[in-house]
Amino acid sequence: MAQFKPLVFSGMQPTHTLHIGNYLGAILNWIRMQQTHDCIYCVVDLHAITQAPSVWGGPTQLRRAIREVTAAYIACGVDPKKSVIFNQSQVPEHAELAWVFNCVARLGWLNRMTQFKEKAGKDRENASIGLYDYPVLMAADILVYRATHVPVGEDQKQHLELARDIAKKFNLDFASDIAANGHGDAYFPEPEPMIQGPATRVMSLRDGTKKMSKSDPSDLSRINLTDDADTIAQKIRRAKTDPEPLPSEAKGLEGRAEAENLVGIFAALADRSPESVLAQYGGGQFSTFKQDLADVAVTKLAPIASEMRRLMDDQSYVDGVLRDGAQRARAIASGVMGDVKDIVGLLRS
Ligand code: AQP
Repeated sequence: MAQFKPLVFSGMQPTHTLHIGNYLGAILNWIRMQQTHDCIYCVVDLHAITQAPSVWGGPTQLRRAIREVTAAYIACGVDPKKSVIFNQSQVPEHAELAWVFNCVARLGWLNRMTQFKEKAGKDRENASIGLYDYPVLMAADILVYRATHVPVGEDQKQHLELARDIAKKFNLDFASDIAANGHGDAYFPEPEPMIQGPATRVMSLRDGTKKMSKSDPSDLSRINLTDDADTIAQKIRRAKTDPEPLPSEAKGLEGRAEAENLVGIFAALADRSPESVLAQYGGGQFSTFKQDLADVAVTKLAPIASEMRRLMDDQSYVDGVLRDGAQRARAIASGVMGDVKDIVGLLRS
């Protein structure tokens, strides 16, 4: 069996400002993995444009969001000297490999993707081909670096399974060509999802059954990394709850999606267990709990927001990080794309 050098890849869409779901579900894990692995963290701008421009705000807003997401990565603790940070569209091999993978992936596999169904909603015929093809581009993002580990939130599990299926099928379809080109019995690794961390599925503050999402039309549904103290307090005060007091034990949260979500957010931000949070607040009203949750959130997020503001005022630094990252990323991606051309029978440029 082929051995692959461990390498981490992950990314976020610059559709809007990042929120605590992105932070707790993925970025905290990214930062941790930098200590033990080589990591590549991408701002996936080609994914952002798979939805209508009204969702991501049009070109001026997209340019701003690419830089803001970059600033968020750095402000949260991704070190651009240690890890590679860049935006997807500056490395054309992502789109190039996605085309080859379009010819490997099967229609039936994509028809099962639940995120497409959720994002396309009832008007599926009107969704873009890009939105449908999103998971194939995501597989190319990962595999153009032959990455082995992908830290993501729970919602991306199915897309990772598809990336594994594509890697497997490519290795199988081209097995003899892979061997003939000196790559042994497999060219692509089957990337492993790393769904870990304090809160792998943070829910909307307005509806505990819906994932917190950048593109939710209601800003009250999420806490953005750039929200100020008053906005955070207001959003938490207005977060949906139920009329019962908080329970003292975790089993009392069953069937109470909103309460469970707020307790989970509190625990994750304060680096505590949900049990210890309930031991403190169980039996009490939501108002005291919400006030303390707002304080915990402000303590954690204010330094990130202030560093993001500083970085956004230094556009040349942020652009420099992206340029340097794209060069480092391309050095790997162009080699992989060259190998893929040899394996498939395309001529190298
Ligand atoms: N609510 C969440 N809880 C935990 N993790 C989450 N992630 C997103 N939402 C939550 C994780 O953040 C990473 C980046 O996701 P993305 O930007 O590629 O797109 P997404 O998963 O579709 O996230 P959003 O916020 O819902 O974005 P929009 O609205 O733009 O589509 C991923 O690792 C994801 O798991």
